[in-house]
Amino acid sequence: MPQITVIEHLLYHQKESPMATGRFTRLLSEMILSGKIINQEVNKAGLVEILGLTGETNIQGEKVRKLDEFANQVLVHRLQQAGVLCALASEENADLILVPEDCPRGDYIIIFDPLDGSSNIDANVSIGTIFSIFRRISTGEEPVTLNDVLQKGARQVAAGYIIYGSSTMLVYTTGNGVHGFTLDPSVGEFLLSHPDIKIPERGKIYSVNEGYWHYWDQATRNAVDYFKNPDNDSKRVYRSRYIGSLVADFHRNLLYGGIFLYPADTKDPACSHGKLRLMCEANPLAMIVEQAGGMATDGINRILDLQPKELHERVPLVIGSKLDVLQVEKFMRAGAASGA
Ligand code: AFP
Repeated sequence: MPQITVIEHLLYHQKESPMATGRFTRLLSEMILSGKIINQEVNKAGLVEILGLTGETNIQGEKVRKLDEFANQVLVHRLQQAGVLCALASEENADLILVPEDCPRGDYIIIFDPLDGSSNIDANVSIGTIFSIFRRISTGEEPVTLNDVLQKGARQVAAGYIIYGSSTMLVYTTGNGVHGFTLDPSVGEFLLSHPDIKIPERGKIYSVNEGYWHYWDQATRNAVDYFKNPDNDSKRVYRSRYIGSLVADFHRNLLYGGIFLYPADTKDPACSHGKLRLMCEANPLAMIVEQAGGMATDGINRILDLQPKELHERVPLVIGSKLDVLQVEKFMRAGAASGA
């Protein structure tokens, strides 16, 4: 396969992609450079004083890790200077970050989770950066407000993630398929390794934290039970795989086929609508999975059609191979109809 970098790939497909403007290319370049910087730090984390907690708690009520904070600072600093954004939102910051008036600005808005799965960092488990890109709704003359950011996922113009794993990969979509690039450390470039990724229509893997079984409603239990004995067919067997790091669980299922669930539960009030965040986790992964031929719902409704009400809103997430997601929907609809 010829060696094609992300930016070359974007330029080759310029005609198909309205996103391939110089300004979008600039934004993606900053994202790529930020990813390389974070990757360097993740790789040497055990050698420098960057493992462990900072002693602070973030907006989600979670303990902040030093690498989390590092990744957030790199992204905010680099992306603010890209000259093409008017606002940024991070999982680590309570409020919207407006690009300062003395910096060049543009019409794009980026929402990101700087280092998802960070509670796994100290144990060397794969983690990732997830991002979602919109265009502002208001015109350039008007001040940017939260309304510019609280858009349905269907309006995303691009979405992607960088996974820091056994190799480092960038996977992204601008609405023309999903493409994966692997970082070649010898040249320091992300090279096209997984063109036009398609998720199998039905998978063989289900990923869910079954430790929460007793905190689920009956419909969720029925759905998860199905994957243990699908259609009472002893020949069709699903494997259970759960890393507890969303990007890693999602990436595996995207490539092999499968379903990931993080349902609502009663274990703690914060998770009564699920744990994962609509804007910086569910929306970008939903755009990617749909572009790859899969589906993403909150159990019943399409994730990309949900109207966000606040920046850090949480949502139940059921995402992956189409037939598996539809299967869960049947149980959830039946549960809703019976009030279970
Ligand atoms: P951390 O970023 O705090 O590690 O949370 C990771 C995460 O948001 C997501 O990456 C996982 O899929 C999910 O939480 C795991 O949550 P449980 O530990 O409750 O299964």
